[in-house]
Amino acid sequence: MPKSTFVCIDAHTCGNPVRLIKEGGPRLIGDSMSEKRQDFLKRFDWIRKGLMFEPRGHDMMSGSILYPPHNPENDFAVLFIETSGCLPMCGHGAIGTITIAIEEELITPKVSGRIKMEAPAGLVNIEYHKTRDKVEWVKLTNVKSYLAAENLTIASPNLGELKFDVAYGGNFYAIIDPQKNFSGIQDFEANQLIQYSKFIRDRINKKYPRMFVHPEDETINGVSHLLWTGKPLDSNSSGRNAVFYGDKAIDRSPCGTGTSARMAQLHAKGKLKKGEEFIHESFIGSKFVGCVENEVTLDGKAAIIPSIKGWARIFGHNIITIDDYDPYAHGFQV
Ligand code: PYC
Repeated sequence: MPKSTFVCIDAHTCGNPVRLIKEGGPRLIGDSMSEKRQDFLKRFDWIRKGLMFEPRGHDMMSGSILYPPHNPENDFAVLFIETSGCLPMCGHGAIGTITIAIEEELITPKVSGRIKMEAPAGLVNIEYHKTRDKVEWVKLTNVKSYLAAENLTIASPNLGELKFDVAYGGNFYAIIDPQKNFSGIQDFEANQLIQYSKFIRDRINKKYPRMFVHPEDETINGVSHLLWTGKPLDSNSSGRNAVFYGDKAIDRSPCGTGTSARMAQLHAKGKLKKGEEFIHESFIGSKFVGCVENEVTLDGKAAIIPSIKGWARIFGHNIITIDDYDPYAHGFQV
């Protein structure tokens, strides 16, 4: 019976888990991280399921595997794994991955304090600050982000008709702001939002098939996440969100790709200017500091280059086996 061993380092970014697979990740075929992501999904998805699902993981679990860069000017490439699949980009995952990779000396950046990371969604430029043996913060300058559609509607069996926008920040987000049938996340439990979200996401993708496809990489398509908004807990924050991902998760971090999508939406509507700070709270109140770094175009349409700054902490070193002798070797979901 085959048994595979994975050496992992566990951390969290502002409350949300990041499990970096230090040893045991598979060799992948492809000339870019986008191609390698497809190869992993075809041939090695059992690794993701085994390490992310119960009993080795849980509903919020996410992680990463490091690869050599495809362009020698860059520092490394990354595959993101989580309960729903392999995300094209993951902001909290990147902040955790950089923190682990620097503190544990898994990578040596060409320029100290700066990293060029190849994600499936594209190149992400990173700055980090380290004092003694700890990374204090990580700032990502993310891929081009844009508002893809606005004022769409969907019927929710629980809430009634909801209006939403869709924005891209490394993944496609349906953004649901307070409105007649939804007063804001401050009035809801996480479990209620999870229950509503799964159904709404399925309905959006059925009602608007093939509407959300990245113009430069058609493997990135469909609404994968919902971003519900509401009143911040701290009056100094710009906003608070509950990001639904996977089948049963609300992000404990403010969500890096979600914050990028949110800033793209607000910028397109004239509500956030270039250079303005955007302090985004998660459902548990942890914060990322976002900013619109630049105004650009993507496929002839307006887009932004967003940045997100946050922190992560390592809490464990873990050797995990996936052994076919175990009936739950490849995990389960309830
Ligand atoms: O931080 O981009 C993010 C993210 C995506 C899903 C969970 N977190």
